[in-house]
Amino acid sequence: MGSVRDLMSAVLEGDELRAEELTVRALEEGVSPVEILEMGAVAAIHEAGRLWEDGEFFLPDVILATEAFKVVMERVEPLLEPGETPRKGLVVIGSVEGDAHDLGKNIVAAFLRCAAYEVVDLGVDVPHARFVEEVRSREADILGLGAYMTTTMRGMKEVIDLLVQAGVRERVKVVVGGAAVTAYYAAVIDADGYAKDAAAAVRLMDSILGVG
Ligand code: B12
Repeated sequence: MGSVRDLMSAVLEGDELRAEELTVRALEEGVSPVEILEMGAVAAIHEAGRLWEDGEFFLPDVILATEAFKVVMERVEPLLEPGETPRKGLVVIGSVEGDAHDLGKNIVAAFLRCAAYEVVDLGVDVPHARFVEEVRSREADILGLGAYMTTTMRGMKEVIDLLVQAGVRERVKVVVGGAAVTAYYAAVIDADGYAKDAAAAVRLMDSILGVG
């Protein structure tokens, strides 16, 4: 586990080369991809956020940590891929308009793929209408909306209102998440569910669709 602790420091310091090296070493030592992500990469980003709030980290420091996070994600993501074809349902997912945060959404998408969901990831800063178009044209079972700032989370409500106006709200379940969001907020905006992390997102979607 020593290499996972070192990995956390490497990501926090934004040292991409070392982060990659330590990821490979941890895998060789038999550490699972999920543990590497959670205890190495995600823990480092949370720490970067804390240091930023405390004024010890500046935006460039967080950006460097983010880049190192992506290197780890690139290494472990293929190992999360499912051994079977997607069969549980189709999820359209994205970060709402104005929001460029995507590390958390990418983990959710990877976990869902691993759990045999087909995932269409629309990326970041997705215009509200695009979510509606994609849900309609692809006949999605679930729409996953991510918002990471108090300033963008109201976009989730606007997307849900647009789904209603377009007459497709009854055809799709809406699941919301991201650091700014709470279960209470999800209920207020009439979403079908909220999940606090990627593993919970898979459990929630399984239970909503009655699969698993
Ligand atoms: C990394 C980071 C960045 C990176 C983003 C890189 C990237 N590619 O994502 C950079 C440096 C670019 C960045 C930029 C900015 N950021 Co920023 N950022 C963060 C930070 C430190 C961590 C976010 C993160 O990745 N966490 C790690 C992941 C794994 O956790 P997560 O996102 O919560 O995801 C998990 C769950 O929430 C859930 N989940 C996530 N998505 C979804 C989706 C669904 C459908 C479901 C079900 C579940 C789910 O599962 C995930 C895995 O477990 C947060 C601090 C924080 N406390 O969140 C600030 C934070 C979100 N940022 C903030 C701000 C202000 C900004 C900027 C405006 C700064 C600036 N002055 O430019 C810009 C905004 C850019 C934009 N337009 O969006 C503020 C937001 C404040 C607010 N109003 O709410 C925060 C809270 C920091 C702070 N305390 O001030 N940021």
